Amino acid sequence: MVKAVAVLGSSESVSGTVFFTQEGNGPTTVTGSVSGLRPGLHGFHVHALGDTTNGCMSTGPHFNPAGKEHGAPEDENRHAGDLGNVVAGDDGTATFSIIDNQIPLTGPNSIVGRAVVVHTDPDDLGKGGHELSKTTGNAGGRLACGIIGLQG
Ligand SMILES: [Cu+2]
Ligand SMILES: [Zn+2]
Repeated sequence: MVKAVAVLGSSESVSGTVFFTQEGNGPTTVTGSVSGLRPGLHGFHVHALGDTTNGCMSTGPHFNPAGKEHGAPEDENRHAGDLGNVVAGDDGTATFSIIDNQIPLTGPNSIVGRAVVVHTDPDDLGKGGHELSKTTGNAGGRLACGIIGLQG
């Protein structure tokens, strides 16, 4: 079992912790919670770089080792980092459990050392018809992010 964790922070009052586990070559399970959000949907992605020298802006684009278009987690044509949306309740907290096959914790496409980002707006999953739909899902600003690091 390989485990990783990302502690999310931002200049806003958004915070949270995201845990990743993977057994062998099986899917990766992503669990956690993020608080301080506006109620509703927020785009949730693995971005390519674990660089927060300029806050969440320097984490690069969505992790996309296969050179595909932005999409929904269940789509064939999607970025590996496309985890869809998390949903915040009326208390502003989103709690989630996601199982995904494209974000391994080992090997050439490992997400360790990259970043997880929570966005201001809903991810349209590539289907919104906006000029940004096929690259970012038009999910708006980067509210909070954290670097994915190995956990013991
Ligand atoms: Cu993103
Ligand atoms: Zn994407």
